[in-house]
Amino acid sequence: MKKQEFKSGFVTLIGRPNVGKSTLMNHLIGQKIAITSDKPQTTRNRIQTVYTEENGQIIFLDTPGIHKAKNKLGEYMVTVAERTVNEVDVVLWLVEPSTFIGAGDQYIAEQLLKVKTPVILVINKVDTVKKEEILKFIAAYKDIHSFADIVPVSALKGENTKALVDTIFKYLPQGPKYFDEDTITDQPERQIVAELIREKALRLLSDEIPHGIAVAIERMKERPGSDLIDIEATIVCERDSHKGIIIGKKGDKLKRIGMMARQEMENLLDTRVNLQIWVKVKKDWRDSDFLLKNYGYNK
Ligand code: GDP
Ligand code: K
Ligand code: MG
Repeated sequence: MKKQEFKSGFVTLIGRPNVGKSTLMNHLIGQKIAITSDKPQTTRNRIQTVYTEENGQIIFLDTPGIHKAKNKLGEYMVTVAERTVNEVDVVLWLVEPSTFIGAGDQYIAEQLLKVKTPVILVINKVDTVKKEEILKFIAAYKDIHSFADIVPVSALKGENTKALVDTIFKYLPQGPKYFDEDTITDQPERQIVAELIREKALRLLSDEIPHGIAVAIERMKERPGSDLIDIEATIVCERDSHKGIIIGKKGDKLKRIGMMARQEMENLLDTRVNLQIWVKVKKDWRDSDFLLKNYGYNK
């Protein structure tokens, strides 16, 4: 029997905020690397993850969404997303299961006209609709772009995601194993740990505040002779009033953020974690090149 050729390549996930890009990527690689929430602009950096099977490897790039920028952080996020589309072998464009195609998706369709990369349309969240409706959504999207393939999935429930992986491999070239099987991501542990804190802040705070925060890990150190890691983190926010809200009455909000983040850190690091979080005000950090760099948003 002839040995199957090894295929590999780079695949980016694009789509409007909240369509489920990060959720899908986490599901495909089987581990939570990218944080998710029901708020737009949760993902700020390009996050690379690796899926490896016997005959192939897919490197996924989860990017911030393509949207109109309001400040330097926003500009940075859009640049990252648009640049990536031209560099990859396959684009996964995620959309909501709907026949209504809004301005955001029209804008993405226009951008994709300039790109030669094959585009697979992924209709996500099909757990929220009746199966017989899916054909209508497919027909609506076929009108706005010529797709290499169209695959309906539920990232949350893991429905049809194996078929999506098979479809991706159809468009990947023969290629090397870029990373060994144990490699899952390019994100340093410190970065994932910081992101877990930002995720809990996104989930526990009301809309306006989370968009103005950054998280810095000041210290992360194993305590000698124990299965305990001490982590010291700072949440940076833009106003004194925000600081008060993040901390909460008698510190209860910050305590909950810390408790929830710590549980996930313990899963991730497979050890006990002693987590301490401070809150600091840095006005206008989102418009300072120096501070953006300082918090890990490097162009
Ligand atoms: P992103 O902004 O595109 O990265 O979206 P996220 O991955 O952060 O997900 C946005 C929200 O949609 C979160 O609350 C997810 O739990 C939810 N979500 C993602 N995929 C699905 C899905 O397949 N079905 C349902 N019902 N919800 C989903
Ligand atoms: K989101
Ligand atoms: Mg995301």
